[in-house]
Amino acid sequence: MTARVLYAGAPARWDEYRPALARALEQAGVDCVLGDDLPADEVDYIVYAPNGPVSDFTPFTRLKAVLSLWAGVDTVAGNRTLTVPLARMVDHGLTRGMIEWVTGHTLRHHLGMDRYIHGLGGDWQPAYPPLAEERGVTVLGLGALGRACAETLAGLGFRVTGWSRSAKTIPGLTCLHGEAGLAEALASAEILVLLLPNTPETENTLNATTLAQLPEGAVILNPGRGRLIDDEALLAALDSGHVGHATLDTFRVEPLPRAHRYWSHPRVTVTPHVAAETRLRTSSEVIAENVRRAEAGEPLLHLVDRSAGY
Ligand code: NDP
Ligand code: OXD
Repeated sequence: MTARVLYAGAPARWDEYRPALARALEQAGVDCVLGDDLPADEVDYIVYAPNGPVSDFTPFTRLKAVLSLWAGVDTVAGNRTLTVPLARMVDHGLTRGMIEWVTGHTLRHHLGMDRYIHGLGGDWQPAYPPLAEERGVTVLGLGALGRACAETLAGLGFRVTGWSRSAKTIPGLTCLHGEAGLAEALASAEILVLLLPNTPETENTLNATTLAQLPEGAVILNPGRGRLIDDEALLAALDSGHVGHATLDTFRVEPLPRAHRYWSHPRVTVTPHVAAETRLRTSSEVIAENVRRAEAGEPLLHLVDRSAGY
């Protein structure tokens, strides 16, 4: 049988994805027709991204699966018109990119680099950072990305605590879980990394109460999703200095509106959702492998639990 695969990612990237997906599907041995404008009632698989053209799956009457190019599936997991399996992206390039972003921004704050980058103005004032082994870093979310970042930071010597929904044992990390574990995870977070998905349960994980549980002067890195943070509560904590700095990559509204206080706040660094990018070649291989599996009647990789939302 010939599988019909619709590319419904960002239209501007079709010219790059067409050859990459075609090559990966061919290498996976999948007999298929690939296009960005196939008739809806002929489509077997949708390669999906939230910045693509599809939001109503009703016309896709013979659809077998939706394969997301994004790791975060918050824009599609709750879509009631979607009644077939949804797989998300777990991609080598995405994971390596996130490790590099998180490690770079952690080291920036750990080493106090801003002081020297802004310049000492001729004032020879040494300030020695603690060793990584004296620094507590907490990672909220121990999935594909959170775990990889936590393990890398632990490998650099940081005292890393991870927090997730279910209980875990990961060598080199202190693992906590569930509502009961959050306060303890925050208490040791001199640097806090948010790598939770956006779900109804994780919205406002950082609010006035939980921000108050962080150590004085804690630094927050949020490459997860904007909705994980109550923005007004964070701004109040930044104003008071209880939170020393927030490096934010994701926001409730993207692009971040020009008038938003985050742009001008002296304790905030804004990066425009660049922490990690799905990479063309490796992600195409993940998509092709899932089409192959579906056609062979094998279980899909990286299936989303629609009831949990991630
Ligand atoms: P995963 O689904 O692999 O992992 C999610 C983690 O969050 C799991 O450890 C899960 O726990 C935990 N979690 C979920 N709900 C809760 C909860 N209610 N309480 C405590 N822990 C919870 O996701 P990834 O690691 O692949 O990605 C994480 C997020 O990163 C994505 O959802 C996306 O929003 C964001 N992202 C951002 C990018 C960027 O460029 N800024 C790029 C890519 C992703 P458990 O292990 O028990 O299930
Ligand atoms: C993703 C993202 O979820 O880029 O893949 O945020």
